[in-house]
Amino acid sequence: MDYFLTEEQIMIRDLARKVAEEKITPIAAECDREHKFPWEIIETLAEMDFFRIYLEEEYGGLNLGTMGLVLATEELSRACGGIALGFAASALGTMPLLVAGSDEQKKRFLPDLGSGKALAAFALTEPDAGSDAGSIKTTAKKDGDYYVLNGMKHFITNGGIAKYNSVVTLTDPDRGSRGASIFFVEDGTQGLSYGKEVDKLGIRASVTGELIFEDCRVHKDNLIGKEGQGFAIAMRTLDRSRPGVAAQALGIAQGALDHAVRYSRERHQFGQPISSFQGIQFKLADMATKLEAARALTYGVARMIDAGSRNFSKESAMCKLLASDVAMEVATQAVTVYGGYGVITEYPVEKYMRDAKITQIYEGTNEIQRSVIGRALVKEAASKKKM
Ligand code: COS
Repeated sequence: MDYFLTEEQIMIRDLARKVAEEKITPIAAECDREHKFPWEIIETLAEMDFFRIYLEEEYGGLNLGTMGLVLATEELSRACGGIALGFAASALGTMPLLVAGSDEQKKRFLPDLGSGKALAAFALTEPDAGSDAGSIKTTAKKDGDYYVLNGMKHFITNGGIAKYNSVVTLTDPDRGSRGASIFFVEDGTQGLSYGKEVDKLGIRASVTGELIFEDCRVHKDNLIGKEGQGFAIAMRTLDRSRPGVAAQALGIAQGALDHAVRYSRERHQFGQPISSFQGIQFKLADMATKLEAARALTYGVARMIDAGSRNFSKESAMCKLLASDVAMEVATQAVTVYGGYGVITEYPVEKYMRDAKITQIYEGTNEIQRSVIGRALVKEAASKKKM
């Protein structure tokens, strides 16, 4: 489908496609098998200015917004959802700064992040605070010009390899989520250490780690926004980043579909390629149609954000929900098209199925997305009634 992309958007998409085909595809299976983070790809993406895509020009960015980020993430994920994640998660970790950082903070951190020499991570989740993000326990107690952080974060993508961590804490635990504050905590800050890295079903080329804060002293200049605004900034961050998860899901689905179509032409049964059977054609048709619908919604939401919409929580949740469910379905069907070969690790599609699963879970489970959408609908109806 033609989305009438601008010249710059086409350039980013094609460049990402080239990197994916030439550099990522050849190492994807090995990184998955060995659970290896591909630093060489990060370096390539950095050299090609990928980390500048979504940043504003005044901070050294290319000003290509959410749409630019979505196109790049989708194309990279088409080759490997895990490898693309190191890149996409850095954008998530940077997002609180874009949402609520001061000009001084942006000037201090964004050039480093835009160069791709430093990665970022977003640290909200704790062992007892997943979907219920408001129940975090990590505290930040004011002490002169510093805040002293204590607690731990887990399931953090890029956790342990990021130079900068956006950490959601409680500066006023009695006020719950209204007492939350976000800090940009640099690697090497005394009192910050890293716990265990988890082994995973999919996205194995990405790092998922723990951050441990023990009397970790962070200067007040690293507080993003104001004390007490942390939860809202975290939610606004997720509103902006969920189209990125949708893009990752689109890429995974497209990669799985590409393989399924190719294989169906090569595999012969009953004296003919299985692609000639209506049963296979119907399957491919449903996969492609659902994928295109998810892509149209995701691009629509990215464009809405870039056009300056102020409230896009509902739409952002919708594209994450739809694209990730479609990715899981398409990848599972691709395995079905491959038959017995589909579950063998020598063939590419079982990895797409494993990589797809997390897109239904992280940055808010799809049950939470439905809850965000449902609440927004009820709120919209209530405000219409008042008018
Ligand atoms: N933008 C701005 N502010 C928002 C917001 C948004 N999208 N969503 C909520 N808020 C504000 C609310 O306005 C409210 O402010 P006040 O206290 O001033 O009224 C505050 O945040 C609390 O909101 P709410 O009462 O809706 O919070 P809940 O505890 O009910 O939680 C959900 C809301 C479930 C939506 C939230 O916890 C969530 O998104 N959970 C999933 C977390 C997640 O995605 N984790 C993955 C981590 S990153 S891999």
